[in-house]
Amino acid sequence: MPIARPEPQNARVIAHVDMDCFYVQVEQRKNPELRGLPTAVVQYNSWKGGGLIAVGYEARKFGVKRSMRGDEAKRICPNIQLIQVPVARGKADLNLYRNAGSEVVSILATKGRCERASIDEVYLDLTDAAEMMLSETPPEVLEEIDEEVLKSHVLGLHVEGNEREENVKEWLRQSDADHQDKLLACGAIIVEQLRMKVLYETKFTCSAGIAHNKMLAKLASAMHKPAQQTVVPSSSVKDLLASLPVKKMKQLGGKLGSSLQTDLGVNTIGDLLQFSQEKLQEHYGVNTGTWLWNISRGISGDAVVDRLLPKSHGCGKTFPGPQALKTIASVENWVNQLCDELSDRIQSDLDQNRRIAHTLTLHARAFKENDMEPQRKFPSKSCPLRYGTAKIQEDAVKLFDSGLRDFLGSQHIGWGITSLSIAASKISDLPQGTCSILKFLQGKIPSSTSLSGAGEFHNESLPLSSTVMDQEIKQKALASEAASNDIDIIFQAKPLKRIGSSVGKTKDVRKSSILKFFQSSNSSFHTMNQACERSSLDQASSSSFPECEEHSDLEQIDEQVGFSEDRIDSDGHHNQTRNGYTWGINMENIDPSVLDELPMEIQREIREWFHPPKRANTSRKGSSIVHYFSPVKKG
Ligand code: TTP
Repeated sequence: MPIARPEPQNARVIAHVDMDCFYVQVEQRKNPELRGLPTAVVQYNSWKGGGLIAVGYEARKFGVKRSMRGDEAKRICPNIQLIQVPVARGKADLNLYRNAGSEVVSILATKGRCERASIDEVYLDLTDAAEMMLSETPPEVLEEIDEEVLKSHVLGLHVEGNEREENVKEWLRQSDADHQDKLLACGAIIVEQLRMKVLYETKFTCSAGIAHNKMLAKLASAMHKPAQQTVVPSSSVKDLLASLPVKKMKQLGGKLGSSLQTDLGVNTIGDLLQFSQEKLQEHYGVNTGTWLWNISRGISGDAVVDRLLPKSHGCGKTFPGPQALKTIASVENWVNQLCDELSDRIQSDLDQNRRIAHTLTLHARAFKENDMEPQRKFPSKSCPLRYGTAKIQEDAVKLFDSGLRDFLGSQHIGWGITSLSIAASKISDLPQGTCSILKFLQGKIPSSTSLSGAGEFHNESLPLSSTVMDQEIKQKALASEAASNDIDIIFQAKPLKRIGSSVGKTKDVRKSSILKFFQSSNSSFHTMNQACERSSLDQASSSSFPECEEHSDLEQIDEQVGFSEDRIDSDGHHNQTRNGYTWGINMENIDPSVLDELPMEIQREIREWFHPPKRANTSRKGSSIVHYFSPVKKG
């Protein structure tokens, strides 16, 4: 249910940036011969030419739509280039597109708080940047305003033909405008600069909406595409919402929107204005009622949260009609393939971003033959996530079994699965340094208890006994401890405390070696492991059967719906790991010769905590988008 948040008192400048026909652009960059040609990306399923999932703007001119299949698209646009989405493990592999989206995000995040809202869209809070521009170089003092900014659409601004750009220039430069409009004008200039930078550095075009809140910015970004931007001054909000169909508003596409239409006869957002707040609260509860009252007036206080990485990883596959899975063996086969992909993705998230997922969830859609209770849904099930493909597969199959048992109840009837998906969620940061230092520490411990590195969870299990728990759970416990607590806490056993407490005693430290120290600290490390064993046993319950949590509803796990709330600063570093303070040591106090005895990777990490690397400034000069692309000539 939507949550009503009043807007902050000071005006904000929020942008919503949405890539144009994103998958098509990614394919066109990969194969420039496709540029300028009508192109669409089709799903992995060749039935009737495959379902279209992204349609290029050249193809849209012929009437090609996303709802079509390849065969139909070919009929209305014989020259259309149909590109199949990359395939891995018998299903679509979206990594190419995810990575391309990340390239864009890293550029957009340079100007303000950035929230990655889906694979190809981002919210930016540009308030500070706009305020700074307004105080230092307001638009009215600029000698030149870039051609692309002048192509902005300013809602409510009367523009016609050739006067268009002149009128926009005047609006941008108006010195008697109120502070809010002046901020939006600065926002428009900043967003155009960012869009040009995205274009030059990634070769992708995007469109944007610039407004005082997220809701209005999102509505605006879709109004003029491709490669354009739309500004929403406060004075135009009423007109914008007056004719906006309720179903077009985010969060009103489903049951709530339908109820507004059927129960209250509300067809546009503007229609909501006739209802008092009390009346809306009476119908939909205090929170939703207030939210509806707010949005009909263009009020939305949702903040842009710092979120550059996905909140969860999910992968799924549908099995429509006759493809429904009807045997346990066929379900297991697909569960295994999905787990294989999920395992790769969480592992690379761990390796690249030092993030660890804690919860595994399986969702399915199912039917029963001659169903007596058609309303009963296949329940989603969760358990603590254990790293390693085989473990994930094992647990996911058990989640499925458990879900199927609940779904069928006491009925012994045929069933079918029409969709399966698994997700890794509750992702948290692993403090910098944990992986390799743990790996290093573990390498120094006699082989009978040697563990795979926290950054390298292997599939093979050591023999389980009542005292030796599953090694991967142990690793996860270490890592999850690391993620949820200060690094001090992970290393609360002797080793690092001793480093920390002895660094002041310079002479002692100089004589000793950290390498030796670690080698002789096995007993402390065991203590630490035991503590972690206990905590992870509490958490993971048992390695033989996952403890299931049931979800009442089928949650959407697609990456498009949620991205994590990582705190990453503008240099791309996790803040919590920046300072040496967490370790209780000061770089100046560390004897370099001691540091030099550590393996290179650890030296590098320790140095980075104290002296994080700076990013190079890669901005380039912009010019018009229109002239940027021309189809690549063959031959
Ligand atoms: P969208 O942003 O919805 O659309 P788009 O970028 O293709 O086109 P537009 O210029 O109109 O914004 O989706 C982003 C990508 O997500 C899209 O290129 C393909 C993928 N996608 C799917 O795979 N399935 C879907 O149902 C939708 C809507 C998108």
